[in-house]
Amino acid sequence: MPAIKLVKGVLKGNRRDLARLITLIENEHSSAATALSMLYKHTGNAHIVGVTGPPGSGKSTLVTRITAEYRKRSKTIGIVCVDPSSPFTGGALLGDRIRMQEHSLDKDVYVRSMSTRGHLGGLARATSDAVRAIDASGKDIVIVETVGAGQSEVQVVEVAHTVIVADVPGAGDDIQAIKAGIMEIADIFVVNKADYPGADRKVIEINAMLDLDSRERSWRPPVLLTNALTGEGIPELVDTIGAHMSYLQETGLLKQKGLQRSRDELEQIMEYKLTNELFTRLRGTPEYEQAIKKIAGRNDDPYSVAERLIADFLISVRE
Ligand SMILES: Nc1nc2c(ncn2[C@@H]2O[C@H](COP(=O)(O)OP(=O)(O)OP(=O)(O)O)[C@@H](O)[C@H]2O)c(=O)[nH]1
Ligand SMILES: [Mg+2]
Repeated sequence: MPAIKLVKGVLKGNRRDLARLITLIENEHSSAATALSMLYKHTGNAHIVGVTGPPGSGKSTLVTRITAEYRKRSKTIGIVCVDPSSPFTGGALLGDRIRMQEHSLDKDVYVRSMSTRGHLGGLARATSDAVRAIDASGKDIVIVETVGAGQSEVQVVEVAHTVIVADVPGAGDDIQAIKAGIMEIADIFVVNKADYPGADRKVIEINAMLDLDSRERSWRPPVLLTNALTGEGIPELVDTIGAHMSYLQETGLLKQKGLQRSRDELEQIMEYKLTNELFTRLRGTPEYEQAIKKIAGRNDDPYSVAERLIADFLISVRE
């Protein structure tokens, strides 16, 4: 059980042990789950911040700047860069590493890239477990960067308390995309590349979209302007991230979200375990294959067969 040996070191904030544990999580090593269950009660202390947005909008540069600002404020940081489309963004990942090297000698900053390669259980699961391991290692802030290009980022930001959506001026076409999914998940909008023409107009456009949203809410996502190259707007952004956490605490939303997340996670795990157990028993047995043939031949129907098989399964579990 190699992962269990790492638990002590992770709790002490040992980076090498943390890196090894995340590798075991990535590889879905069976001992990783045991290690995570041992670490669980030491988690829940980090402020988890998601950063998403279109490719090339400057997310990694922003994350590097945000990290520097937090370090000025004596906070410790974990960074997870999620790469959902590995064949295409291998280069970008390398770029992230190089950019973030600025912090690589700082023992209070831990940077990790994750890619989809070989994640049977899903990238979202592995990312969420990696974030948890970093949380347990004692980092104050954990930042998760993910490209906003589809469904994956929506799942990934489920782990975040605060979601930043980074956009850039002029990218007119992605307004539709942003409307479709990302709009709802943003707690803070950032218009990055403030040095580009049209930055102010972009801020106005996003604000106009927010005004159209008729949902009643006590937190209206602020729209901030940044230049991640110069660092302009970064202290304000970090202040706003803190303000959002205070808002979550003061309104009781943090507690409420925690309960919801615990419920979702428990049910996900049970669902996974139950179906896994069920199918391990069924698949490959002659009875099961026979039942499938009967359904295909219209000698039986999937509805009644499913009911029968589940009833049999429940009886066998009780025995
Ligand atoms: N002019 C200007 N360029 C910027 C700014 N922020 C980032 N960039 C540049 O934009 C390019 C992309 O930045 P990244 O930080 O890699 O963007 P990203 O969103 O992480 O990219 P992916 O992870 O590949 O989606 C780089 O060349 C950055 O130097 C900015 O505020 N102004
Ligand atoms: Mg990036």
